[in-house]
Amino acid sequence: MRRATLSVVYLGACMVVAAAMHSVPTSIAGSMRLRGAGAEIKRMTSQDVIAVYSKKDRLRETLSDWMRHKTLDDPAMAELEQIFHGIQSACRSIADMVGKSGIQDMTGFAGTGENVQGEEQKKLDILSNDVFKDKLKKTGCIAFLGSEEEDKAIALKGKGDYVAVFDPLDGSSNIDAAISVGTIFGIYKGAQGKDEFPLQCGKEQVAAGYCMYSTCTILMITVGDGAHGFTLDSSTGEFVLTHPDVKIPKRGKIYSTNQGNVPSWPAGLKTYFEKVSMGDGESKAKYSLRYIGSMVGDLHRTLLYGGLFLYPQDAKNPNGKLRLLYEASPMAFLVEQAGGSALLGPGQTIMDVKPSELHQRVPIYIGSKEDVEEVTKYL
Ligand code: AFP
Repeated sequence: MRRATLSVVYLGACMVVAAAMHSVPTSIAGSMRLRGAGAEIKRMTSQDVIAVYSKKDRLRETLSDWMRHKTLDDPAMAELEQIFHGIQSACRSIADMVGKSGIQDMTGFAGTGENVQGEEQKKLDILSNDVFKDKLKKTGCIAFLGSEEEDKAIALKGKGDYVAVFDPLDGSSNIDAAISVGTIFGIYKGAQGKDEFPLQCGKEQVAAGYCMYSTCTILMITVGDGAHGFTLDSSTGEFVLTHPDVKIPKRGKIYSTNQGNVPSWPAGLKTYFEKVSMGDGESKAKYSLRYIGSMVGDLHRTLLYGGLFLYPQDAKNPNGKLRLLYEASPMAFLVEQAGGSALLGPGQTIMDVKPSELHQRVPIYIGSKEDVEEVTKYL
């Protein structure tokens, strides 16, 4: 064998060994080999490979590290750290179930009939709800739980002062088609001494977030100091910081809604859609429609690219479809922390709505500040 060929073989072998020992993704190993296979072949040791990999990926801050640092700075965060430990663990399990649903007979309806929302439950709705409840219970910090899949709030025997509300698998009608779904949660304090689930408005939240199960699993959270995204590294099981301090653009060029409902929406909205799709809105940009039908996926895109997500009131549902406590309020907290806005009408912020019941619905207009202000002028 010629010397150059030998070097390539040697380099390739190093990559394979390094990949096996240190879980270097084959894509990284592969790209290094390709670069080395050009005119000038550079000999890399496995240490070089590990150094590059460590720097770029292994040393990223994990969500556990991130929460630990918060608690070191402020010991009052210790219980919230525990709660995020439970949330991470639940999201990992749900991500695993969602990924395997097609091969483990976990798609389709559960056959339990409709939930309190009048929606038929999928198998994964029930499983995800059980996992999320269990992991939160085990933190020992939560006094009350409220879930989309439970008729009533659940009082736990733990001594904690925290309240958790969640939709364990939002967008589950999409699940059989392997489309993005997600978990949404909001965390409150103030349960101590209460006999009943304390209904609080969104601005009382101490933390909120969503986990999106898609081409990758991303946990986007806030504890009131910005919105931060962590991606699940399946080789280590850790959520690593990939989207620090996300800022939503002030304006976007995408609106996201079920436009099939336009005929039963407030008449002004039809004019709004006509204008922005013709490039005749305030920004003069021509808008596109993108709609997954899974709030977590649609909101994630809106947060990163800017624009608007809306689910308005209609003739049949004067309060819209989405639920205040475990869909609208947590998303409003996150989007506001990213510099965006979430309204239910002109000048009426979602975060200020005092809930009257666990499953209350609200209309929602959420996303880039200028887009939200513009659309609500048409109501
Ligand atoms: P499912 O959980 O029943 O799929 O509902 C998803 C959802 O609550 C939210 O994630 C979507 O934004 C919205 O409903 C979609 O509703 P439409 O199907 O009426 O567009």
